[in-house]
Amino acid sequence: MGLTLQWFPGHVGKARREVRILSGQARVIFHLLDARAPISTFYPELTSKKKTIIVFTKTDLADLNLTQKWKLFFEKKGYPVYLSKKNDSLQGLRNENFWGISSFLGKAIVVGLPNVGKSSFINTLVQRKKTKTGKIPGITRGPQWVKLNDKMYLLDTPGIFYPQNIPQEKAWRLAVLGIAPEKIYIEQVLEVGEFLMRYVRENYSVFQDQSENYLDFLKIFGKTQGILSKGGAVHLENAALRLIHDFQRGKWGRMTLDKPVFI
Ligand SMILES: Nc1nc2c(ncn2[C@@H]2O[C@H](COP(=O)(O)OP(=O)(O)OP(=O)(O)O)[C@@H](O)[C@H]2O)c(=O)[nH]1
Ligand SMILES: [Mg+2]
Repeated sequence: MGLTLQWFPGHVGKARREVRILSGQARVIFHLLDARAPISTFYPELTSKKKTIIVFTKTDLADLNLTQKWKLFFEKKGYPVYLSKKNDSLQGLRNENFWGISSFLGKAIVVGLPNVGKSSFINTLVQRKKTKTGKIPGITRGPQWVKLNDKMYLLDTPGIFYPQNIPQEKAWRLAVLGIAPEKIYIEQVLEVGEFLMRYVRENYSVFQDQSENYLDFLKIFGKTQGILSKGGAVHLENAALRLIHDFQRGKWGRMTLDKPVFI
């Protein structure tokens, strides 16, 4: 059976209503996309009629060439695009000119799918750990205003948009990126791992010298990593999960899962 992402944590309904009300006060929207899959993490519904600035997060983990192509793609759609990465100071965004508002009071809302880096982005901008961040999705539970300076405020939001009824490949991408929580796909972790192994094999120069047969590949991978069951055989599910974690850490280099074929 394929993977369907039908998860919708309890806090999201309430948070969604709160965010909808608070977003009325904001003049700017920062829509954060994971640079490793910009179009899969883009929700035009979140951009509404306000000025929207697109921020690619985690560009330190993404394919340099494809990031430039995707940047152009969104710029052609009329969005300013800012590329952000680990340990970025976000200096360019500290200036209200970039926000495109000559404001006496600027409020901005930060939105994006779970785990794309919304709270980290805010902490970096305000140069303080004002919001809680973490490796797993669903850390931020409700909206929170954070003061940037005397004139500007940022609203941290939980990932309030939950992808439902999405195509299989997109569900796999969101799983691999850590946007879908592990418990959602753990039953199908072998399939998610297979999608990942095939994608990176076809598009990047990794695993080329290894078996094309997924299960054979996984057995060798698991063995070299020492991922064994009690009986000594490779624990296939755990080996697949390790593959996914390795990708998330950028262990095999910088990679992007969305391909801008239309440019
Ligand atoms: N490598 C890398 N990691 C990042 C970057 N931005 C955020 N992270 C990491 O991504 C994880 C998620 O970051 P958060 O800021 O908690 O993400 P969020 O969007 O607020 O997540 P939720 O509140 O759960 O929706 C954390 O482990 C961060 O350290 C980045 O630019 N590069
Ligand atoms: Mg958060």
